[in-house]
Amino acid sequence: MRTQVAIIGAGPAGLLLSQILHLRGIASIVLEARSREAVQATIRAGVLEQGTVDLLNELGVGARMRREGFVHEGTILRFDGRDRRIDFRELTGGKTVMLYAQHEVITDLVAARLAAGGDIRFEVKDVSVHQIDTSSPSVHFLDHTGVPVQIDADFVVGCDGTHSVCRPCIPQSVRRAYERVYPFGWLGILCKAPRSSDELIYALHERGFSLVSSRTPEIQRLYLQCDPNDKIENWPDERIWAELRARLATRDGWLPKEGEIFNKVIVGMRSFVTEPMQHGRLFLAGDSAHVVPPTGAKGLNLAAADVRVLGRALTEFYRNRRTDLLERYTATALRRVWKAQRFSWWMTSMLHRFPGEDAFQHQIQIAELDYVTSSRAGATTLAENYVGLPFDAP
Ligand code: RFL
Ligand code: PHB
Repeated sequence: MRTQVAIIGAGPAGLLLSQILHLRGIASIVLEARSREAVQATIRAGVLEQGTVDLLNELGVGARMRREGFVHEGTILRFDGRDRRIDFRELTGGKTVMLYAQHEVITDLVAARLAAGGDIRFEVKDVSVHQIDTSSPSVHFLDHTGVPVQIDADFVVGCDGTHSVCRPCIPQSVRRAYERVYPFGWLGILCKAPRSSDELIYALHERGFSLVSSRTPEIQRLYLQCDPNDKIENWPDERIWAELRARLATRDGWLPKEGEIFNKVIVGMRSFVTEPMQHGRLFLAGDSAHVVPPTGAKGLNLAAADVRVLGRALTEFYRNRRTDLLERYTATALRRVWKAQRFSWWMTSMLHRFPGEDAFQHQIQIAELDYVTSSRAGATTLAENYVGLPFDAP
């Protein structure tokens, strides 16, 4: 079997890339280890940058997002028992973000690809990549019935997330990794309750970080900083609400609206970048190449930014036999990746309680938040990064 671009992974990176290529007349096959149902049910990110919203609209998959998503024109930083608002629209010349869950983006993309006759193979096993140093790399795997299949392609793109099987195919002698593991995680919940706030609340408290987000008027998403090795069994619902009430307390008695918790998860937090993001005919995009802590809401948006660059480079290759954009892919993508890494690290450092942190450090964090929210320059720095930095010229 032959295709132009073999894509491994049907997360945001893989599905967006196959949709971009499809609209430019380039064939692809997407290989996914999990079932369609499992992929569409994975609860993850919720905030889409303006550029990601624009991309989904350009790709013809934005209709439901425009109907069901929520535009946010600002966010709240809560510290020292008080709220300060960052006004994205005012500070960035009209830009906003969209609250629309990652699994809804995935659902829309899968539906669009399949409706257009797109080839997504779910429940494949034992994917391996071969001959990336030649102009005809191949991918071997077992299909959902266990039958071995080989796909020959012009390019292979690893969109296979953190535990990528593609990343190790780049020889160790040319590969470099940068990593920072944070000494805390996030406990995330979904609950049936009305909204506690019209905008997201990022809160610093001596007991640790917490975040109030939302999915729909009836379903809310909240997070609290916890030990990354803690077990979810140690967090009965009442303990979660008590902790959220304590960390989100304000001088005027604010309380979160509580309701039945129907999903709980603890995730570790780390920053990770691998380079190069290309070797021979193999390219990496999204979490297979880089991971950010969720504090800046950048993970999904970076995946979208990577495939925007790669989609254009592949289009130029097929239309005009240009190879320069493909050759510059690592450099172009990493410039944005490192700026998003810096922002995510900065938000994480400013808003979390570090083990062993003393009262001095806590006061410095409060002073930084006070500066960021009271200086126009400080607030603009946060706002322009949060809505998404402009894209470099290709
Ligand atoms: P994904 O979404 O992980 O998709 C990778 C896909 O590849 C498949 N796969 C394979 N398929 C075939 N063969 C193999 N050998 C394969 N190995 C893996 C997987 O089944 C999967 O379907 O990566 P992608 O496309 O790069 O997208 C990245 C985003 O998903 C990710 O950055 C964000 O979700 C990160 N993230 C968050 N980002 C935010 O911006 N805001 C958030 O609130 C947020 N919350 C989260 C998150 C990531 C989480 N993880 C990784 C556990 C919460 C969680 C829990
Ligand atoms: C979410 O709604 O899941 C969410 C929002 C903002 C973040 C991280 C996660 O920074």
